[in-house]
Amino acid sequence: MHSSDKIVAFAGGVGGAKLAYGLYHTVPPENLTLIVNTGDDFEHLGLHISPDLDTVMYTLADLANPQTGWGVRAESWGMMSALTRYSGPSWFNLGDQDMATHLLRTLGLRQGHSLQWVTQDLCQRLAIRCAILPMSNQPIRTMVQTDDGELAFQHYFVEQRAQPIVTGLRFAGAESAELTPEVVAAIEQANLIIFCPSNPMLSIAPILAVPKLRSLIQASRAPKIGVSPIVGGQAIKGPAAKMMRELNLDVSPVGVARYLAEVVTVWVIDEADAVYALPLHELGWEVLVTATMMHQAADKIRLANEILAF
Ligand code: FO1
Repeated sequence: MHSSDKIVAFAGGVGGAKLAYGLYHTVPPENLTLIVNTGDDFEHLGLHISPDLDTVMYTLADLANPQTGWGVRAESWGMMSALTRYSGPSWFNLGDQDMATHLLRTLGLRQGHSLQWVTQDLCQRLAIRCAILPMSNQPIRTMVQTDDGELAFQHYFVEQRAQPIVTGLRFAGAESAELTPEVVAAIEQANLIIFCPSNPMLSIAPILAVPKLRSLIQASRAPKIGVSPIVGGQAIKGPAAKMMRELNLDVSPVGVARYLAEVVTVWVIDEADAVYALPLHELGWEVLVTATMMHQAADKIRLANEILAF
């Protein structure tokens, strides 16, 4: 890695944001571009909510709630308690500080600005110095097909607590969505492409559903390094392992590698999964075995450094 190298990292929810934080504190921010999933976005109480963009933005701004990973730290819930007084919808918790983000994003979109412009504006106001890009300005909505029928992502993930059995996924709107020019430029200029340890089905697959993105990544000569979100047969956080079982994918780094086979050429797996290094090699992937669990800031920065050194 040279200090002038341009890095693109694909990130989704909490796990992805942790490595994004590590990269942000490792390389010059002008050399780092984060491309973030918007498949979790939805309209709620008249507001446009972009959970993964907010999780990455809050994480880099040191505002993220350390317990939940989403929303803002030291949050207050006055708006929610007032909403409950009216028996309004309370299944999706919106903190008082978090509300400012949703209000300004919704206002910006209503004024005709793109999601990319609004995101960049919010990030600049939080003094974030690297680029955080939505994968597209057009809506793509992850729809989760379950044994109870098709659910919009937040209804599956939050309202139903990811309990329904998943039989398939659909990324509604993908076919008419376009890559933003910023995303295209970042990938074309990248010397290194990283897939952060996010849920492959819910955070990475929606990004890859944007037409032309897969071929753009495949055309790049940059190394494409994935960090396994499955460690020791478990997801670090969230329903990834449960979903992989339900979708008959092997709940292991090999299962993840097969799911992302078209775009990842190198896998970073945890020491707990060292036994998978040989099978991954035999299937054609280069492998780095290291400690991938990120509990403290130091872990995030160390992992970022090891990936860059590799
Ligand atoms: N996740 C929950 O499990 N419960 C919530 O009430 C909740 C509220 C919420 C508000 C804003 C936001 O940006 C994220 C929020 N999340 C909540 C997480 C959200 O479901 C994300 O989509 C997940 O982090 C997966 O990426």
